[in-house]
Amino acid sequence: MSDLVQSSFADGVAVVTINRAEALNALTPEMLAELRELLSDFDREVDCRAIVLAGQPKAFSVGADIKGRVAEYDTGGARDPLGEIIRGLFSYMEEVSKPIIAALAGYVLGGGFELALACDLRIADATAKFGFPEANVGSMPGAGGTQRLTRLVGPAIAMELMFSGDRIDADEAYRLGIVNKVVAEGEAVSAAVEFGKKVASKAPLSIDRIKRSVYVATSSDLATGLEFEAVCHAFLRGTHDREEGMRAFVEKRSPKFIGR
Ligand code: DAK
Repeated sequence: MSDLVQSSFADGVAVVTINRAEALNALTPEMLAELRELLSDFDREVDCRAIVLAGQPKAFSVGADIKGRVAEYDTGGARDPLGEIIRGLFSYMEEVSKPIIAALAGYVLGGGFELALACDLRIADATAKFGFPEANVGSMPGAGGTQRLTRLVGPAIAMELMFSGDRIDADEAYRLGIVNKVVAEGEAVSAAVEFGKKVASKAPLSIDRIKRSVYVATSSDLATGLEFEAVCHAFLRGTHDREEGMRAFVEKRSPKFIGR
């Protein structure tokens, strides 16, 4: 692995950091492949209960590496290495059983905005700026942006942002429901880690089934969603952690969850 994506782990929370500051964290196929591998490693790690995805102070990410995309034209454009990984990765993030919390600062543009939208929650610092500039370069959001942003803010606001390419600041993103919280400059990662630690104290299977159920809610009719929720709820009823959680409550002690 290169050092395009770095990671650390403490107190049940992994922090995965995109590390290409010199190009404002423009996304490359190699970087996304490393990101996928790290997410998959932390998903398998039983002690890991939440994942924070962070960028650099000047940019979470400015989106696809335009220089790399131009180079593809120069070599005939037969292959699309970014396209081969980006959509699959962003969809995979939904399947990761642990919450992925985006810690956002600086530019959050194009594919970088789509990456943030593929996270489960978003915490932004006061410097974060969001936008979809794809139409400026003859493209369009193609890694889930048209779908995930529309689900968060509705069609009119989504189209306004994507038609205009206008950037919005962190407070506006909060007002629109794009970010969960805005914190002071430089504090997005620590705020996201704090949230991750809170999640780490809960029953892991509960968190997993809540995440799955909420995503079913965003893509199905109510009857289907309620059915899915009922199946998840029934599953939890048979788990060790539900009995432990309820006994701990009655016995006035902290529960010891083991993820079974
Ligand atoms: N790609 C590559 N390099 C970039 C870059 C980008 N997207 N954005 C910035 N850089 C580089 C700059 O070229 C510069 O490098 P040097 O010239 O110093 O070598 C360095 O980062 C610093 O940038 P600036 O000098 O421009 O810094 P400023 O502060 O003046 O301006 C800026 C920052 C973010 C406003 C500006 O750099 C900018 O407008 N950047 C372009 C942002 C953009 O258009 N992003 C959208 C990219 S399109 C797909 C699915 C999705 C996608 C693609 C395919 N498939 C399913 C196939 C996604 C597409 C996109 O994201």
